[in-house]
Amino acid sequence: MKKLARTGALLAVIMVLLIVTACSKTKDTTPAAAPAETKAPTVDATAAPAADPNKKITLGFSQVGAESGWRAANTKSVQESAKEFGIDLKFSDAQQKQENQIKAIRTYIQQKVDYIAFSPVVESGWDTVLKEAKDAGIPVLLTDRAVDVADTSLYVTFMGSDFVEEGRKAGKWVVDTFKDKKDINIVELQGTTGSSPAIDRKKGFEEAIKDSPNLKIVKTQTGEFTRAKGKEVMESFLKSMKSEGKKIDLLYAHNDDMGLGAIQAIEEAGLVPGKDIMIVTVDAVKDGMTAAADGKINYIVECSPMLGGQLMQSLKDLASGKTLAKRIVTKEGTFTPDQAKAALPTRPY
Ligand code: GYE
Repeated sequence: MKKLARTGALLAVIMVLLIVTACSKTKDTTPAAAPAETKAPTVDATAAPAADPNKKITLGFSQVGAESGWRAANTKSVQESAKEFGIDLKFSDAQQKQENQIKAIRTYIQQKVDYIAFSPVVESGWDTVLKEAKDAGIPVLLTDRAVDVADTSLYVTFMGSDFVEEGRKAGKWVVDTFKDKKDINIVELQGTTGSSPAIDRKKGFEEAIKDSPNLKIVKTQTGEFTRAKGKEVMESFLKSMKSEGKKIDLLYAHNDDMGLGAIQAIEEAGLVPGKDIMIVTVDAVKDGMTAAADGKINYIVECSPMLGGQLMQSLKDLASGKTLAKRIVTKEGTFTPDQAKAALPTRPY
């Protein structure tokens, strides 16, 4: 027994000596017990930063702007969810300018935030700044809109709607609605030039109507996703179609706000929106749904702005070492005027 106790004591001394030597080799800032994968600063933007459940997460978020009702609801969702999840949010509004977003992202890199999330105003031109974030070891998450980059490891995930599918839904409704009618003139109000929803909503719509020779897009122009520009462009559509002696049968607007601006232009021209000119839009925000319930918009394809909760949960997941899906698609529906009327009272935005 004595011998056993002595061997035990000797082993204990050796263990203590080993631990002391190991500790003296590490700097004070690195806890000796930290698991290997959390020690070195990571340069892989897809990897989670050091997992510390007690550390408050800092998020730098660069918003597109305040161009629409959708954007206002999205900003609210991000800000409220950050509070709810106890995330320190640094928020900036880029006023629909890519250069402002690039500046904001660089500021967040300098401030050494834990994560950067943004809704890119346009698809292209992000390679350099995203590489800078990656080199700084800051994971980037895309919310709402996509980027077009050669190296997809520059972002962790892209969460948001399938805009091509939204365009298809709008197109299918138009095909069905006008299937027995000839020579249908369609005008299109596109979103911000170069943005993923504008590119994809156009693409999906064109794809859906391509086998219907009775449907023709006769005018198409950007209305920049705003009500004011939507009105202005619709006025010019109405004017030029009139001077060409043609009638507009349908307006396809890439968002509710442009549709609402166009409604004003249609009414001011003495026409009845929803009757003289049928209207299909995308978003389903409160004002759009109200216009649909009033019969001024005939069909709305839903696009949900409520991405905040999902974003904050994703940050928590990343911080605890989980891997996120590269693409997280939002589920959404469509609304006829009756469905809009029924949904309005309980609609949160
Ligand atoms: O449809 C529009 C907004 O990116 C999905 O941006 C978003 C679009 C939305 O301005 O209203």
